[in-house]
Amino acid sequence: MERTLILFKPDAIQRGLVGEILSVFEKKGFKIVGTKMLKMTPELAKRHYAHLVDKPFYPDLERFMTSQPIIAMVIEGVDVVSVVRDIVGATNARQAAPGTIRARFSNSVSRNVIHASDSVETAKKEIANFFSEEELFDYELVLKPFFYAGDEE
Ligand code: DAT
Ligand code: MG
Repeated sequence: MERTLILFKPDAIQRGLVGEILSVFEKKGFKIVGTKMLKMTPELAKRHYAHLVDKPFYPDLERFMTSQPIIAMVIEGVDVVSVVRDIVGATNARQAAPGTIRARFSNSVSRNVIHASDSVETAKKEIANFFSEEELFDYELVLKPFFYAGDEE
């Protein structure tokens, strides 16, 4: 089972989209293993977006992401990292495939409502940036046999 990090960005919270977006992942069969509301600090933003700190848009990205609390969540499931990226859609919501979360709820490159880790490797690092081991929970989803056949896990 894989885990991935999701962040509900300030626009998702302001616009009341958290429930509807989370519902997509819940209904898909992904298990919530940790969640918290937090205010991203500039330090955490620089660590989380280390690959972007030199970009011209970084100051706005940091300002936006630290402007108010966000909701961080770790979800778990078979191939969750790539499946969630596909469901979230392209960074530029105007080019995101129809039906993706960004296509449905955003029309922007930067106010794109949600973050999702882009690889299994990145997910491990990103999860560790936001959650301690004690904040992640290892429990059984009792409906799992209705989401997966035994040989898919
Ligand atoms: P993603 O969020 O799809 O993983 P990313 O990791 O390349 O995309 O960038 C992280 C965030 O930075 C992205 O969600 C919004 C912002 N960003 C990326 N490219 C941008 C651009 N060209 N202009 C403005 N903001 C951008
Ligand atoms: Mg990214």
